[in-house]
Amino acid sequence: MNIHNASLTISAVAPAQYPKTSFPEIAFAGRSNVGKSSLINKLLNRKSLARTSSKPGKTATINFYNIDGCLHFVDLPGYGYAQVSKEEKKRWAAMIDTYLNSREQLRCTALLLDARRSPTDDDRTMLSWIRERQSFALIFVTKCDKIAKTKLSEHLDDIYYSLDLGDEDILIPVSGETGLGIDDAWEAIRELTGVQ
Ligand SMILES: Nc1nc2c(ncn2[C@@H]2O[C@H](COP(=O)(O)OP(=O)(O)O)[C@@H](O)[C@H]2O)c(=O)[nH]1
Ligand SMILES: [Mg+2]
Repeated sequence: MNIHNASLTISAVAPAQYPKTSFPEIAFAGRSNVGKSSLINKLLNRKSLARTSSKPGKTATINFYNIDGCLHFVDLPGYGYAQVSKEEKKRWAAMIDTYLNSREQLRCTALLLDARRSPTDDDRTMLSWIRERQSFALIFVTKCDKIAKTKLSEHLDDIYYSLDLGDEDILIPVSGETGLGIDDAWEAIRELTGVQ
């Protein structure tokens, strides 16, 4: 088991607050409640570094977690939460868009999708933003512990075909509960960020 030093650098709401560090970053994007914070915690072996909630969150901040002083995990605001105003949704979208389009340190944005659900229009929009910057998609399929093992490949196929994924794309089933897929996730993160 790898031990990592990790701490919250900043919860940013504007680019002026982004850390001045030059080391690589990997961002985590996905619907509110999809399991972003839980996955970040599991990757770092921490119970509650990233705040998790059973209720879809309302806070729109970009959270930068410093990992071992050489990598940032970037927890992007969750989208798709119905009970927020149109104005607020626009503000969230602008925050994510600004980060994705301005951040030179960003090496890769991972999209998180719930294993039990078909991708939404918001997920498709997010994926298209990611594809503007990357030649591949890295998709962490979350909450796989909630699915019978025998059904997992069906759910993965559903995601694969409904998003028209290809050979260059990477689909990694994970669980923030059981730790399923965490080693595979780290391997992908290391390869894509160049951080050992
Ligand atoms: N069973 C299970 N529950 C999960 C998993 N990941 C997240 N959850 C639960 O889903 C809810 C939302 O998780 P959270 O990490 O806060 O989602 P976020 O809004 O994307 O950051 C919480 O109640 C978590 O305990 C998982 O892999 N398995
Ligand atoms: Mg969260």
